[in-house]
Amino acid sequence: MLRVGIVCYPTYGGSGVVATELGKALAQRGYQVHFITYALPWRLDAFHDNIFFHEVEIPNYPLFEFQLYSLALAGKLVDVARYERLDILHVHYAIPHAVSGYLMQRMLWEHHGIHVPLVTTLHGTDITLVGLEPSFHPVVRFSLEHSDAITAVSSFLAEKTRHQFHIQRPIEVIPNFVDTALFAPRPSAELRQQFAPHGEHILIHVSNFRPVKRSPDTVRILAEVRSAVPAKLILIGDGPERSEVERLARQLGVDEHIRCLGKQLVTPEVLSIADIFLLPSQSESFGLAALEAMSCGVPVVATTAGGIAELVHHGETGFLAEIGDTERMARYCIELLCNPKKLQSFRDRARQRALAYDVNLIVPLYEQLYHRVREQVQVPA
Ligand code: GMT
Repeated sequence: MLRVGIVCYPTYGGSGVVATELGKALAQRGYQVHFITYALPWRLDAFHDNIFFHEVEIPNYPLFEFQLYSLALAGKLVDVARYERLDILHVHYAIPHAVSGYLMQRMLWEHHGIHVPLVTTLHGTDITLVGLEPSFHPVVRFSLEHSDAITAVSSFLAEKTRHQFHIQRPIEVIPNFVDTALFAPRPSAELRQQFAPHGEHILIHVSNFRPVKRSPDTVRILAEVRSAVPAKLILIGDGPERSEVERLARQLGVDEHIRCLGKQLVTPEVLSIADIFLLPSQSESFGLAALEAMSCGVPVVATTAGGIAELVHHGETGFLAEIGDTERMARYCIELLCNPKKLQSFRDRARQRALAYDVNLIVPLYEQLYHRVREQVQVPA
C-alpha cells in the first residue's frame, strides 16, 4: 500500500477538514498516511492506526521579523519523504504548501536522486482571494505548473484557476465528500428543546467567521424571519467577524435568540436539530459545511456565489439568492418554515443529494489519481 504525505492547515476550516478526513479514509483502506503540518489537525481527534503526525517546528531568530514557515515545512518534508519513504505528497491549499512541496521535490532529487510526485488540491481562497495578491500570483502559478497533478473541489474553482492563472494543464475536479453514515439525520427532541424551548424553528450557520463568509448576514436573516415566525439561530465556529455578529444581534434586538457555540466539533446531532442551514457567503468554492448539514437532512439557504449551485439545487435541496440579498434569503426561509410538507421534501432531497458525495464514492477518485500520477510521472530535468 502507498505511503502518502498530507500537508494541510490544521486549524478550523474546510481545507483542513477535507485533508484530515481524506487521510483517515485512506488509512482505513490500508494506506500509510503522514500528516506534516505545524499542529495536530483539528479533526485528528483520536488514535488511528496507519496515521502518523510530523510537527513542523519553526526556528526563531532575532533577524527574522516574520516566521519562515514555508522553508521550515520544505525542510521537514525532505526528511519525512526520505525517511518514511513517501510514495506521494498531497498538499491542500496552494499557498504556501505547493511551493514547499516543489522545493522538497528539487532538494530530494538533486541531493538524493529520489522523486516524490506532488498532488496539489485547490480549495478556494488560495485561488479566488489570497492567490490573486500581486506578490503571490506568480508564485501560485509557478507552483501549479510544477505540480504533477492539480485537483479542484468544484468546476467553478477549476475554471477560475484556468482563467486567473492561465493554467493550460488538466485540473481534475474531485468534489468534497462526507461520511453519510456518520452525518445522518439524528433528530433529538431533547436537544431541540434545549435550543428552542418554545418550539421555535432553528436556523444554523457553521463557519470560520471570516469576512468572505458574510456571517453577520445570518443575523439579518434571523431578524427578518422572526418578524414572521418564531426562530432561533445557532452559530458554530469562531473568527474575525464573531464580535460583529454579536454586536449586530444586540442592535437588531435578536441577541436572546442567537447561540454562539464557538469552535466546537460539528456533530450530526446538532446539525440534525436545525431546519435550515444558512450560507450567505461572498465567495464559496464548494461549501463543505453545507454538505455536512445536507447529509443530516438539513436544506440550505445560500448565495449563488462560486460553486454553491453545484451542490445546492435551487428549489429542490434549498434556495439561492444574490450575495447580500438577506431579505430574499429570509423570505425563502419563511416559505420553508411555514410549509412543513415542503420543508420535509427539501429535507429528504438534501439527504439524497448528499449521498452522491459519500466518502466511499469520492475517496477512490483520489486513490485512482495517486496511481495514475505515479505511473505517468516524469523525473525532473
Ligand atoms: O478558501 C478558504 O477559505 C479556505 C478553505 C478553508 O480552509 O476553510 O475553505 C475552502 O475550502 C473548503 C473545502 O474544500 C470549501 O468547502 C470552501 O467552500 C472553501 N471556502 C471558500 O471558497 C471561501
